[in-house]
Amino acid sequence: MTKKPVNPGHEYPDLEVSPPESWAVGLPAIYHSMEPAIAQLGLVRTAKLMTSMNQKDGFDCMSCAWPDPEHRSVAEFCENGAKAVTWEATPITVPTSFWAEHSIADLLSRSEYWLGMQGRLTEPVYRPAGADHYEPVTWERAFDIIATKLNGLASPNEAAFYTSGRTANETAFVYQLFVRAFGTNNLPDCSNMCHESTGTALGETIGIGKSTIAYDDFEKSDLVIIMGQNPGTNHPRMLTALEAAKRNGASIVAVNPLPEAGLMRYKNPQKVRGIIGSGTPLADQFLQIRSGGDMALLQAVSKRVLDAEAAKPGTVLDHAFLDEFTLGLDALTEHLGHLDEATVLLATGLTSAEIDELAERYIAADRVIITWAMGLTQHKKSVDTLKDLINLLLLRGNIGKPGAGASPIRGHSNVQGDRTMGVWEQMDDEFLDAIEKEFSFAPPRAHGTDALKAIEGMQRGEVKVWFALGGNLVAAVSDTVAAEKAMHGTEMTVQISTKLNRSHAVIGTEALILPTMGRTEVDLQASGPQFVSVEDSVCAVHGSHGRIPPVAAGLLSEISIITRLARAVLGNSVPVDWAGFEGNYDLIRDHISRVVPGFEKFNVQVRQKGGFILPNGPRDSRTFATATGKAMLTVNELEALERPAGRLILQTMRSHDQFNTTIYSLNDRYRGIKNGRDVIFVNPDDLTELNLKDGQRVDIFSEWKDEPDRVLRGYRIVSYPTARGCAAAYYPEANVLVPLSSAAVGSNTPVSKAVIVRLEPVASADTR
Ligand SMILES: Nc1nc2c(c(=O)[nH]1)N[C@H]1C(S)=C(S)[C@@H](COP(=O)(O)OP(=O)(O)OC[C@H]3O[C@@H](n4cnc5c(=O)[nH]c(N)nc54)[C@H](O)[C@@H]3O)O[C@H]1N2
Ligand SMILES: Nc1nc2c(c(=O)[nH]1)N[C@H]1C(S)=C(S)[C@@H](COP(=O)(O)OP(=O)(O)OC[C@H]3O[C@@H](n4cnc5c(=O)[nH]c(N)nc54)[C@H](O)[C@@H]3O)O[C@H]1N2
Ligand SMILES: [Mo]
Repeated sequence: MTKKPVNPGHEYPDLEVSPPESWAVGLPAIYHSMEPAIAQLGLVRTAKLMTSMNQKDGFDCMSCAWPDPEHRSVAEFCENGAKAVTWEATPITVPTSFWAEHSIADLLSRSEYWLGMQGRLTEPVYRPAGADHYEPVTWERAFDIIATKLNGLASPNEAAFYTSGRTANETAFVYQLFVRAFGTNNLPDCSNMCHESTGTALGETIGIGKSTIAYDDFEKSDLVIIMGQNPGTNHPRMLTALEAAKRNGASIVAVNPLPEAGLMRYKNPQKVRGIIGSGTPLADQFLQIRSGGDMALLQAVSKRVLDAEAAKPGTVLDHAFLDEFTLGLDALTEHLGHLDEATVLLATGLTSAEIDELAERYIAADRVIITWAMGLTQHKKSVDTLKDLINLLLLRGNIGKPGAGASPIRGHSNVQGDRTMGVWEQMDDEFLDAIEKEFSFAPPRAHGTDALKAIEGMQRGEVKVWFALGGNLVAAVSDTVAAEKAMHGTEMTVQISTKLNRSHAVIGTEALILPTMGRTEVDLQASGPQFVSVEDSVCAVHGSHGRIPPVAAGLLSEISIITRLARAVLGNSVPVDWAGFEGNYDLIRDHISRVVPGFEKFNVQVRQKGGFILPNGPRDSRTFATATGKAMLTVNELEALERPAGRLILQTMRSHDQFNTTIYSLNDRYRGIKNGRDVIFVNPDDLTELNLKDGQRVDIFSEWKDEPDRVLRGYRIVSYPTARGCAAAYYPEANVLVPLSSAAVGSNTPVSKAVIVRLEPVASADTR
């Protein structure tokens, strides 16, 4: 028998599995958070970083977009924030000799973990056509090579300019300005794979694609429903806000296929009580939903709310709110009147009693917040699901009052701000008009390409140059094999990065890596040290000041790189003072203050203690900038995900020790995984039904109507209390299972959370 290929770089001989934990954070987390920092950075550097993180005049933590409380405590950091900071602030650098020692073929054979561990990038490198290796080049030469290529294209639309959400506001503004002055709206970003469904659904229903709550709304809330989100790992500081909400009498409901540690019990590391006590039980109700069942659940709860109103008219719905601010109640009532309970139970895997309980909690609460993240946004029907979420909130006026609202929890620390600054392939005419007026050039109007369309454009030979401001697209996007082939087919790839990743090995005919300073580092320019700003999940904007010296001399800031490149590419063709921008970021902010609504007097406002909050129609005044000027209740056809016999619904998620495609360690502590990532979590009853066992190695096949099966080889089964019929494996490895064509309707986000799979035992001769 021929030996089946295993997954390169993903073999973990020392994998250990133990039972999952039922609570998150607390003393072990404090210890875990400080240990890697102290080991790598030394005590003094660590102390300086940890005491300036998320403080006024400090830097914004780059691990997530969770907001900062107004009164920041010195220990306002979390275990995973500490990992992100350590990862960036490491003194270890990639030496010049590295490039001669490691060919591109060698880099291709390495895992993300290995690549990330090589340390910080410090010099620009270039891979000429046909060469086996990158070679160091000067900055001038690097800009010259890129400018020659870009200016030689038949159309600016043959280039696409990606952004990952760590990019700060000022950087994002200058970047989109350069790209639009160059002549294209091809501005795909990580949001296309993340909260795009949120932006689409909220834009259509409430007129703004952002959260409608303020930070202190949590402590004013009666009920917080957390859907499709794992805050204990991905937004650990949110647990502090949830604890405050609980203390003030709120109840908390978690809707998730997995009993995530952080949703169950919590020990607050900012408080001695939290460290030594047994912790706060968090979720009052845990709905262990089947993956993809949220739309059915939300419709079923709304139906119960409407039924309760019908039984006692005038007592359940917020009629004053509905009459004045919304449209569509009758159509929704009529539609949900036909909702079939049997379909709901099948889709959700829940009992009617569980759904009744949630509906009773919802009706009993005056102020309800619903939060969500990737568990809701990465499904085929995500946009409609989120419209149903808005329906439920609107029925009882839970938008635009204290303690209530829609709360998408963003991922990357400035992914929301990047959009506000114009990093989007579909910016509206109002924004483009403002750019035209401010800078006296005509930006292109035709919409550009998103992340998936960019890959498809590469496949057709239409996208020839890939330029990335951060990120790791080939690993982050679906269909790894197709994405890598497409990227290999481009003529040039350019990446502005802090550290090595897979996207530096999967490159075009020519390739460049431009190293950059990180957010922790002092950014010294002609007019003195500079700072940048970010916008968090609740639309608060504040400054981020680097605090430690750059890891190497000669490193440029992202703004230096973009403005110098803009000068090389555009010369004097547009009247923009790129050199002035580089020397003094206040000049960039002056322009932003005239182009982006809500940023008036930006330079003054950003210097206020705690920054400032952007205006938000739904939150501030129940103003809804939709086509009708009203908040829209919508009718969405329920489509229950079918699970054929003998198959499972696989979700792909983050371990506790990774940041997206960056792997900090091979452990996932709360879920009991050590030294490995090639695991698939399956419910014990499903294992029995499928005649499989814990510890067994299987090949995971995903199945598609019009596409061949895709496979991930040799994964170890972990018997785990996930919902029946569901399974889970880690992203990014599992991206090979999802074809490019599997994307959310309306947002084009890859369907990463509901992949139909079958598991086939690996014959012993096939195991490694
Ligand atoms: N430490 C750390 N922090 C991060 C990141 C990181 O990688 N590491 N990434 C950042 C980014 S970019 C983002 S977008 C966020 C991501 O934050 P999360 O969305 O919390 O990240 P995931 O690991 O994708 O977890 C998805 C959660 O949804 C659940 N889920 C899966 N499918 C369904 C479903 O169908 N229904 C419901 N109700 N739940 C479901 C999963 O069990 C899991 O708990 O975190 C940000 N913060
Ligand atoms: N299957 C599956 N796929 C997914 C997801 C999922 O849940 N499941 N989640 C999706 C989501 S939510 C997202 S947001 C995307 C993430 O997609 P990306 O944002 O493209 O990926 P990251 O892994 O966050 O990017 C990490 C790289 O950014 C670079 N970097 C780090 N800091 C800086 C900096 O300060 N400046 C610059 N210039 N570069 C820096 C480093 O080189 C690092 O290797 O992945 C998506 N893909
Ligand atoms: Mo994200």
